[in-house]
Amino acid sequence: MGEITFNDQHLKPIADKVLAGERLSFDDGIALYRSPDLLAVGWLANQVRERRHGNITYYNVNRHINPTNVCVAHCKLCAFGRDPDAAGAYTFALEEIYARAEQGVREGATEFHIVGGLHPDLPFDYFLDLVRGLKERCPTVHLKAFTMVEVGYFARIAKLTIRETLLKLKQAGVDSLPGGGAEIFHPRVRKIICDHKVSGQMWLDIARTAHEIGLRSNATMLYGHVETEEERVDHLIRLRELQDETRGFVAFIPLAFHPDNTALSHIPKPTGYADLKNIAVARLLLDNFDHIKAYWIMLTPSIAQIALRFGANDLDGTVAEEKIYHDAGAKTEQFTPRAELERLIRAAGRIPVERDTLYRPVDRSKMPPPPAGRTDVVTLTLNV
Ligand code: V47
Repeated sequence: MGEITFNDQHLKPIADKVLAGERLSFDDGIALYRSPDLLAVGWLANQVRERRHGNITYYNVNRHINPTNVCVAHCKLCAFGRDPDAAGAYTFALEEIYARAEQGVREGATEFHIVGGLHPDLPFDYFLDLVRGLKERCPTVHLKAFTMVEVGYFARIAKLTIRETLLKLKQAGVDSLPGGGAEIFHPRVRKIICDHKVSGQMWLDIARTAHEIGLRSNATMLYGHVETEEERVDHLIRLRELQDETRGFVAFIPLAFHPDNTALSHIPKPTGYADLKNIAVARLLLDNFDHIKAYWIMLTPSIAQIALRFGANDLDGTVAEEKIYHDAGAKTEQFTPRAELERLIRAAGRIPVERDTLYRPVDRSKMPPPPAGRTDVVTLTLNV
């Protein structure tokens, strides 16, 4: 382990705790956010990252599937959701989703990341059929589907309990849940950025129930809008507390707010400094999370690569067809090939490892070759 001089003396007692493997407090979290010494905070986060993972850096081959962008929630933070009759509103027919999925299999995807809007008219059965159909057609692909927000909405429209809803999704073929919709748990912030979404407490309760029935999930935090440092630390500590209870979270993904085309478009984009600080503070506070993702779509590949030295140990995936960030002005590609992800990782002095959703290494030499066939995707849009 190397040595570092701390320009910010507030960091010294925190460094002692980190190096002794002790848990950080709420006040430590605030001090880390307030410290101008990004390099020292990043150095500490890198110690934790290397203690857990050495030089290993994970990525996966995945495809995003967004069944519909029609959404009743009207979150101010979002540029993806549309009213049913708005320009650009779409809902895919199941056959269209299957065509995209089969293309994903040809691309070698081991995961489908499935999230969408809260549609006023689509029944819960549409989503159960979607999952069953995907499992039938692509049995080897992990289905990471539906945020806690969607699960809460399905329960409401299907008049089921959260547990019943999750059990039905699991029985249909959902393998785990993505981490979206967490935003910032504090009610003050939710009232401003996502007033009609499930509360922060409800998000945590749904995650707890998912973990209890054996569905693991990710967790996120959306930063860079109206939240304070206290509200960010509160968010991270509430995740850490739930993880102490369930051990059900797989990875944490800090998400930078993209303001373009949202009702909060007057807010400036988070800076590279903020991106790296959020990765590092998350790595330091979330001592019971194995994995911290630097989501290149949102950070840009350049910042995501640097984040591999500030606490992150995963770049997320190849991500074919991302819509949520691109609707909000992301200028990144919609897809990065495996070879390029591996190049970024190696150039950061790390060792790339392709993983599945649950971080088991993927050995491509043992996988059957992808099926030949059509590589285009037809668009059949469902009118509901
Ligand atoms: O929940 C929406 C966020 C999330 C905007 O679990 C926005 O592996 C920024 O959750 N600017 C969806 N963010 C993305 C997500 C995710 C991404 C990658 C991996 C995983 C995982 C999960 O995106 C939403 C919301 O928090 N979001 N609009 C916006 N304008």
